[in-house]
Amino acid sequence: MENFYRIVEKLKNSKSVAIFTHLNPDGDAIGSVFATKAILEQYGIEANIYLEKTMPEKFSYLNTGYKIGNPDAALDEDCALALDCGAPARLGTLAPLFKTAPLLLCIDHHRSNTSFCDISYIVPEAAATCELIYTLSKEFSKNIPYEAMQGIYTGISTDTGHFKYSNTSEKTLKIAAELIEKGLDFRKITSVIYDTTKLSKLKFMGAVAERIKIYNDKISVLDARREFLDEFNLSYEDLEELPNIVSNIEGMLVGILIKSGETEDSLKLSFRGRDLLDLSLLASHFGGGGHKNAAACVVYEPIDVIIPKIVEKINEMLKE
Ligand SMILES: [Mn+2]
Repeated sequence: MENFYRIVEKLKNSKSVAIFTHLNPDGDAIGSVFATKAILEQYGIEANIYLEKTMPEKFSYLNTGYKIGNPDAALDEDCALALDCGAPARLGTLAPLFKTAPLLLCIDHHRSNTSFCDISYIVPEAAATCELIYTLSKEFSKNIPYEAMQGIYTGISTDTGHFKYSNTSEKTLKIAAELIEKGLDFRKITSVIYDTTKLSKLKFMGAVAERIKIYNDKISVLDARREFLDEFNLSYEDLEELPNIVSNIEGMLVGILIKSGETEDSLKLSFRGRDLLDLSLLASHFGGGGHKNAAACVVYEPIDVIIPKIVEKINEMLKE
């Protein structure tokens, strides 16, 4: 907690703060930056959010203003605060801009956080960075701003699969309860993020069901290269749940999602599992890494060459 209080002190002593998060921001990233902005502004501190690109449309109810960062510029805020971001590379093209601040602060819950800032407060047990922002809010005011409540609820809800994943703790639920007690209309949030589907996405899901291939009755594979998404005018950001959809099919031990890589000749493979195999080992065999139930790698072979190799490796691992 020592670093937490050091960060609180540094923020309170700042006239202006630049707020950053990871590239391709998810609900926890967007939720934490807008919540923190509201908390600091209520306290009288100027807070500017810098994003790489336009924020995801589905979180537009949180938008209270942000800037598109210029990688070649320099910040004039007193300090820069990175939220939900585990490494400089995760800041994407804004890493050089972030580093121009005289003081670098970080609040995060990624176990892999590289402590790349002057002061970092990292709590791997926290289900979401937004849990830590809730604690932060109490240091600034008894009356948490409504915008901050919306951001925090969005972050803890999305990072826990709406309170389904094992990272959901007593504390997570207590924070949600306190926000509701303080008058948060959570249904306004959940109806947007969970119960609203683009028609194009629904049609895409129909095509996904037709396209999934099953190997050995236990491995499901979806080829979702960019051309397929383009047919439906969707981007990977619209489809965060796709890896789970592939792996959640009854009877499957591993789900494999194939995406286009950064270069023409590369593919990005995401693996999702259900506790039976250590998928970080599978991914590292193919040059990647990750966690037991969620891992990824980048490969440079065509699908019809690489997939049989992966299926064979999984079979080998299952025999061990
Ligand atoms: Mn997070």
